[in-house]
Amino acid sequence: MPPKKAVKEEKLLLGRPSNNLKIGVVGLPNVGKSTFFNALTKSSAAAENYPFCTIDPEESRVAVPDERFDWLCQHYKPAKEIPAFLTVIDIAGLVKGAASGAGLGNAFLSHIKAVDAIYHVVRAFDEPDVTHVEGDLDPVRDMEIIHEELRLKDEEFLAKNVNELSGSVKRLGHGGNAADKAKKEEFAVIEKVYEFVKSGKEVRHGTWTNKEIEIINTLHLITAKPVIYLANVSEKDYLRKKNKWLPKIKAWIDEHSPGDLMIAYSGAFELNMSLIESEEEKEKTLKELGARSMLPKIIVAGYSALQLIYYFTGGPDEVRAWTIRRLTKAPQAAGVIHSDFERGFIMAEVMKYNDLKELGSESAVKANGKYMQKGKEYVVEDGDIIYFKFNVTASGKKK
Ligand SMILES: Nc1nc2c(ncn2[C@@H]2O[C@H](COP(=O)(O)OP(=O)(O)O)[C@@H](O)[C@H]2O)c(=O)[nH]1
Ligand SMILES: [Mg+2]
Repeated sequence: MPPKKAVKEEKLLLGRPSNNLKIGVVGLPNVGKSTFFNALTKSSAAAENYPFCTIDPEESRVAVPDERFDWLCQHYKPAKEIPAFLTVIDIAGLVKGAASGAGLGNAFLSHIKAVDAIYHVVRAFDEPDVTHVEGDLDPVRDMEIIHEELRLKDEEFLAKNVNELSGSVKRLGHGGNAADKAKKEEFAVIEKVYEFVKSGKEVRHGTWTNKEIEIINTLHLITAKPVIYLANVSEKDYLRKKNKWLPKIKAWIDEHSPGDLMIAYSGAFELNMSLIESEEEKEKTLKELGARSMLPKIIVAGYSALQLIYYFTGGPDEVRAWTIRRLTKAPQAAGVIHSDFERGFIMAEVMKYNDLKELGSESAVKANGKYMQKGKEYVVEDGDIIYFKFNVTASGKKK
């Protein structure tokens, strides 16, 4: 047999292959989850303009702030402006022992299984009036508790899977047909992931092959979901930019969750700011305090943790951000607008935001040879401004 050509394999992403992904707010009771969620919901300008934004009391869609979107709206002055949205869910009920049914137990766990990434809120504010479930303030201990509860839940789930599959795989014996082989392969991967989680690690920190990722993605494991740590400090600490716990929280993340992001913010401060109705007044207050809101940064970080990006369509009718997952090719990206666009895809005409901004108009972009025509293998990039050409023939319309 001739040697196989080395093909550079594209790395698959962990998680659901969807552009409709959600992030959940997780943490012990009384750490400030709902305060954060409410500040987020209230402060999102879009919440008032888009009635569908508040889906239910625990679920909300917030606009993703983006200078490029704002510029495009100024440029096109469209009748309608639709930014990208991040769907956030306030998940209550995680306490020590949740994996074995304490607190809301299984209800909590089914909620967390349904989200695709996690904002892990850590309490770093001292407030005698607000009881701490574990007695005293200790963010590192709290992170250990949550990390362990979530890991245990995955461990338990994987143990059950290994148990159920081992009997049927043993019965298959050696050899077997393609389906049997696939079953054995799947079992081997699940066993490997089980051992990994049992050793105290989280699935997202493993190095997995594409084959393994395909199987892992069918399991919806909690520790496979990306996490952003949100350290909730008091308003006073936030304004003086000092909090004794932050270095300890950071050190814990670097040791146990290397690469994960930590953002310090103050729930009390954000909620107060979100309650100021007039934008002018808000600006003035922030200026006086010499502070700014961390919510935009937190929203953008959440969005990219979900591996989501967006491209734009622009014109006098509408400027709109269309959400896709990273590594999406042009026809599938077009399919987000309408399935006909994908089915009858001819090409994507692409402008880069910087080119449009620098050159000032679509015709100048064209005149400078920067207006690109891309085919079906084109991987859409964040911030592309796209016009899709498509053609749905009569025969194509039949199923
Ligand atoms: N001092 C102070 N109190 C806060 C802060 N964030 C939340 N709280 C208070 O802590 C209590 C619990 O907050 P909540 O958001 O309901 O916590 P949850 O149980 O995690 O949803 C409430 O009384 C909040 O007002 C903060 O940054 N500083
Ligand atoms: Mg709450």
